[in-house]
Amino acid sequence: MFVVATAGHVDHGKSTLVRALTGMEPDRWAEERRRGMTIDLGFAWTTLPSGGTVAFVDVPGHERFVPNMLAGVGPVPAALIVVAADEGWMPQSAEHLAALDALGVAYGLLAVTRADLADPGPATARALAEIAATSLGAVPSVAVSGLTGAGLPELRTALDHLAARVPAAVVDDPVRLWVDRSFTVRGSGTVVTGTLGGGRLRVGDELEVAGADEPVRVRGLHSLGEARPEVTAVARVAVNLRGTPRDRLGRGDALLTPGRFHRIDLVDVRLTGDPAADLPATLTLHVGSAAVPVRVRPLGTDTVRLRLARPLPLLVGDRALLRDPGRHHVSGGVRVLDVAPPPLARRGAAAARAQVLTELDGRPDLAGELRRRRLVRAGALTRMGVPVHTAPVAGDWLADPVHWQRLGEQVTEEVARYARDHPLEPGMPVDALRQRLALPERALVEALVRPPLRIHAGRVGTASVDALPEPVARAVRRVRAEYGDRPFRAPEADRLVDLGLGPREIGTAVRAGALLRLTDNVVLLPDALDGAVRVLAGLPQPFTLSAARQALDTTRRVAVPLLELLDRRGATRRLPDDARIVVT
Ligand SMILES: Nc1nc2c(ncn2[C@@H]2O[C@H](COP(=O)(O)OP(=O)(O)OP(=O)(O)O)[C@@H](O)[C@H]2O)c(=O)[nH]1
Ligand SMILES: [Mg+2]
Repeated sequence: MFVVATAGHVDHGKSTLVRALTGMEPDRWAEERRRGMTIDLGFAWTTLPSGGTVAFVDVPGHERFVPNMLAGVGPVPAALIVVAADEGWMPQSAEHLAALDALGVAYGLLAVTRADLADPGPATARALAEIAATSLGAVPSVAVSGLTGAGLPELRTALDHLAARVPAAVVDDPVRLWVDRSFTVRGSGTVVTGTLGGGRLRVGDELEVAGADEPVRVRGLHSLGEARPEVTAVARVAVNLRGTPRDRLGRGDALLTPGRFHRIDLVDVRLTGDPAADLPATLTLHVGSAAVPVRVRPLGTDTVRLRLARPLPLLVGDRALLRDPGRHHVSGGVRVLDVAPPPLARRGAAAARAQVLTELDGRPDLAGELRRRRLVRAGALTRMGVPVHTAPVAGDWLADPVHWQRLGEQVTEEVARYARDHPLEPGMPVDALRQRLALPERALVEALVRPPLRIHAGRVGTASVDALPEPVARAVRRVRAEYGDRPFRAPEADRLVDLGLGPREIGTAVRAGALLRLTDNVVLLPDALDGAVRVLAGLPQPFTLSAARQALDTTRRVAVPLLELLDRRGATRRLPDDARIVVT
């Protein structure tokens, strides 16, 4: 479905045009019909020549009802701008266009109405020039008369062409349905309506309501006046909610896919368009169908921090606009840069922040977020609107690679320092290390501990023989004593038996990092690998098995599996003629 919002000055013929195109009455209220004026949003739809459906959100043109207009256009990606041939460009023509520009609406069409009353030429030329200077750019125009029906076939064709240009919605996106209307249907309960811009809704879905703790459940869905089991974006949709009192939901609320949005009351944004230098300290932020008072704190030349009077489900990249309700003035567009900005406590923090914001453009940027946040949960990023496509370092924690490496180095330093300060303790308690590194979770410490460090009994230390069961520890100490000065000699099978090192004991020692197992009954001390590489690197390259065996002062029984292990670890490489080289 193609959804388009009208825009234009009061009485220029928006509703008449929608009525003529759809045969439906967009002015729903008796008062609107009595006064001949749209007050609130109207909804109507029809089939286009291509067979596709267009749904209109018809907005009021009167200056008093601009907030209603903004609630209608907020979630809609395309606009039908209406200018009367006999009146031409007027104040709300300009204010509505400024709103569309601030929201970054890029798809539009100009209809010059009341063409039976005056030559549409001058109004068309002026309007096209005004529109060309905005996010809409060059748009097609059609002269029409809602009275005689002249130009309507051309307008339908133009709507079809526009519909074909609007990018398709992402159906896998989370749902954020901005409510533009809520009412009660006898026997069914609360119904809310909105423009579904992305994602999919199904009967039975559980959804969150921004600002409420309890989830709501979808009891029924309607689109284009018909009940449906499922509605996919883009669509006008009416959602019947189970067991939800009507006063819980109204315009400006949003129905959300659970767990996919934060409630944001502090955002750093870029002002788009031509921001006034002296922005008032309080303004109204319009986003989706919501309008919320905000306090404005200037940061850089075109960046500000907004404190919202009520939290909203915002994402990085969202477009919104700031309006001064007192002065009837769209103060500018807003692009959300950061929905979880750091506090500005220190002196100079605002200037530093402004500098950071110059590098942001509102496009979600995973690498940049990681660089700035260093360590962050994947879910937190997703809820900011930043897609996550890298693996976590532990649990659902993501880390900036440089920061993570630095943390790894700090682990080594801290553990060494602790060992110096506490020579009698078998390693540094994991939690003490966690606190030293200011890490939020133990799992992160565990992921940072690499050989030769290891965690044993809640402490981080180098593999310690003392931590082994006493008989195994005694055996390992004897191996050290006997083989320490000829590290590539392995105890023969019968010697292992003498030492009390059966398969179980060897397994225990290997797991603790106190022995290195080459084959079932060939074991070395754990530092033998590094030592072997050093010796082999001193040989003329490439070297043969026999040269290696002699240099290591060992037997084939050890040399063959030792070299194979080094091959597997990538420390040596075996050449086609069975000679090897040390990989540097
Ligand atoms: N002659 C003529 N009259 C028109 C045409 N379109 C609208 N009108 C008249 O202009 C008046 C205003 O039309 P509406 O359609 O209510 O205008 P609107 O833009 O919806 O006004 P708001 O919703 O209040 O902003 C009505 O009296 C219409 O009958 C047209 O093409 N030709
Ligand atoms: Mg109207």
